[in-house]
Amino acid sequence: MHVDTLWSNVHLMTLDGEGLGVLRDAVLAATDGRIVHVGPAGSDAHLQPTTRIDGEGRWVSPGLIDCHTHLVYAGNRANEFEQRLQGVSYAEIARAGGGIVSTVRATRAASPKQLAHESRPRLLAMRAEGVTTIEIKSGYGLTLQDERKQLQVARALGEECRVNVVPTFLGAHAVPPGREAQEYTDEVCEVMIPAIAAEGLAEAVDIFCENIAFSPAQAQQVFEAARQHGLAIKIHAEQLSNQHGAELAAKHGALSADHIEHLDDAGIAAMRAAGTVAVLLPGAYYFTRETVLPPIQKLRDAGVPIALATDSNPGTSPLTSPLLTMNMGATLFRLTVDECIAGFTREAARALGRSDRIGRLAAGMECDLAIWDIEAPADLVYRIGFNPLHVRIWRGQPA
Ligand code: DI6
Ligand code: FE
Repeated sequence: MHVDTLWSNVHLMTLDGEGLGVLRDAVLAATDGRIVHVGPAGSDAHLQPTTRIDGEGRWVSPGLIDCHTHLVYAGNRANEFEQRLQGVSYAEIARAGGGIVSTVRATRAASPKQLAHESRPRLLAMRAEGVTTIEIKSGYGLTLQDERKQLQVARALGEECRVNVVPTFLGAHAVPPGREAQEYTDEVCEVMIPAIAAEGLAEAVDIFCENIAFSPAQAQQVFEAARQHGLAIKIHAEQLSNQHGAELAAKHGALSADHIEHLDDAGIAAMRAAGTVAVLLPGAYYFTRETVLPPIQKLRDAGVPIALATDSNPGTSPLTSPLLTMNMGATLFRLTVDECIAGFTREAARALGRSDRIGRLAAGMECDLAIWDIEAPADLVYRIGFNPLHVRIWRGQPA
């Protein structure tokens, strides 16, 4: 059988099945951007590759998947960071017109070109660590026109930088200045979601359900609108307090509930029943100096799938490093090496509803790979501030 490319002399983290699915001394073949064969050395006798690549004993994982980011925005909030170091609280900063609203102002004022110019380096930083798929949320526009602009820039950057972008509509991120929460929620549901869905600008709808943002009743309204328009559901839940948002989202078939530091047993049970992925965001936990840990052992015991993501955003997680996020997942949340790597591959794909296409090395999957100069999988999680990526393969090609 003819194939485009055959990698030999590699160790694979296939992520196929439980754990890392390690296959030492392996081969992997791809044609037309898809994996067509994975097996032990010598299992490729029937394959005639156009290109043969000697992996020289390197490790290969699926390309990394960051399943929760707010990567496209203008401006930054280093000034607020400095204020917080001097003891000013996040809430005080928000009351003084800072916080999410200050990023909304900057994002609204930016042209698409400027927005792309400011966001591109963040995407390139992710790509340099082997990211092949990234979810990007809107949520700093808060008008149809400005939310659309964010989503269009996200899509264009993905094409330009050769990264799969999975767009999520987060119109219900904050109540825009001068508006009432309920009246704005009605606009999100009756005007914005229908338009965004009709224009094919998002695959999912997300909401910040919190005492400082939108209520569970408003979340329910948003979920119903999302469903009506064929969009998947995600939620920022239980980050600062327990609003039972994750439970509500799970009952609406949510793909994921994210943050969930304050999640309770009923929330865990609902997530387990629905197969909703727990997306953990140690960057935000670290940066805001949160002290309440997500209920990780209970999530494990219940068999709730666990993903990890950067939550890249200017306010609570100015982080563009999946590798550092894995290290934080291990040191702060006590996740295992296998959980950290699965959290940025197989489980992240699940949180995006793309398990059938990405996140594992198996025949039929898209050929998105990260090839690493490491001695063992643990090296990816263990080192801090070092990037051992040898090459990134996107749709079968070095990129
Ligand atoms: N939760 C968060 O931590 C971020 N958004 C959200 O819903 C905060 C975003 C920001 O401060 O800009
Ligand atoms: Fe977030």
